[in-house]
Amino acid sequence: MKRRQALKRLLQASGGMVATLLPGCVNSQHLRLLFAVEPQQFDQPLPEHRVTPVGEFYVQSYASPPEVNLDTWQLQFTGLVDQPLTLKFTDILAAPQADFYLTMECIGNRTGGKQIGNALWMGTPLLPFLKQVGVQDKAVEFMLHGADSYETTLPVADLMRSDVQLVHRMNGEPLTRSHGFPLRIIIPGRYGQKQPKWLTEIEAIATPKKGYWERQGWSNTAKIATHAIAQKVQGEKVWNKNYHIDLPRMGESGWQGGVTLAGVAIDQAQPMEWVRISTDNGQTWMQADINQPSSPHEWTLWQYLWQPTQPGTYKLLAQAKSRTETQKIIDKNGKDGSAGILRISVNLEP
Ligand SMILES: Nc1nc2c(c(=O)[nH]1)N[C@H]1C(S)=C(S)[C@@H](COP(=O)(O)O)O[C@H]1N2
Ligand SMILES: [Mo]
Repeated sequence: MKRRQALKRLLQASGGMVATLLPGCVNSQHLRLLFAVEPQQFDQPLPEHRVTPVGEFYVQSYASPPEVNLDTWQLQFTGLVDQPLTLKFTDILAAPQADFYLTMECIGNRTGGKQIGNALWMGTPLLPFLKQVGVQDKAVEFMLHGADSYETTLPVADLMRSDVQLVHRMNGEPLTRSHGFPLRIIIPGRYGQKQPKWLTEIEAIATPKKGYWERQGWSNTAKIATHAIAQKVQGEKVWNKNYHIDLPRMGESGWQGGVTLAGVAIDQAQPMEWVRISTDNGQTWMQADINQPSSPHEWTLWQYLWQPTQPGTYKLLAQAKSRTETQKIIDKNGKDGSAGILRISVNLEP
């Protein structure tokens, strides 16, 4: 079947389908924001950005979120600095503001899991404040503290970068309590554990230490591995289906008109070169369409129109390559966030 014909069939088949698939979702408007593409959009280029609505954005907190009073909240710069500094929230707002898209993922996200989201964050760079306080040569790391007593550490050089941001808005709104109101820090290229919410203290320390999750064996560098995540097969969100999907031949989501596969890919710091798809468990591969986000810290969207001709069971895989790293074909995520390949089994009914 030609691509055009397949597209036409998809157009006919897709009406109303997505809205009925996911019980928890109120309307198809929400779904459109969640997924890279809907089948009917397949002839259009992928959007430049896909933002996860705050209400859909995963929350990962080791304790219950602290309630922070804006008037008494402070951010303190302590430890091995020449001039300790205490900032009020108004000081944060008085500094130059910038917004940027960035994808956050938990290092413990299961392959294909939902602990990943993309937002438009707004804040101010940390670096001018670090220059102001004067970090001493003896300092090797910073320990970042949250109001919930969460802590994590980073080498001095990794925090003294111009792209490290003190963030107070997410998708145009002040941070919600569960996402770290009033202020969190964002260190691009690292998994979520390196981004403390409810930030209260930045402490320069003389000997390396480990933070809360790192003491429990999670990677201390927590650099994001290159990986592709398949999020959708036709109208189905893969994470709800134990990675097994049955597609009927006839009816609204029938596979004979072509099956949309879609998802995201992310790297530590480099743009994605390709995302490829296998429908035969890795024997042969086809290149997916990808978008070109302006920042490598924002997920790359991908989509692929699969046009199967035979019923049967297929094993789908998605693999990513950035400029510097190719995702390995392995089946398990480790405590370093190494991203395993997700094998999705799809049964095309006769
Ligand atoms: N203060 C504090 N910051 C924290 C955490 C926490 O428990 N407390 N969890 C971290 C982890 S493990 C992740 S994945 C991200 C999740 O951010 P989110 O809840 O806004 O998605 O926050 C990080 N920052
Ligand atoms: Mo996390």
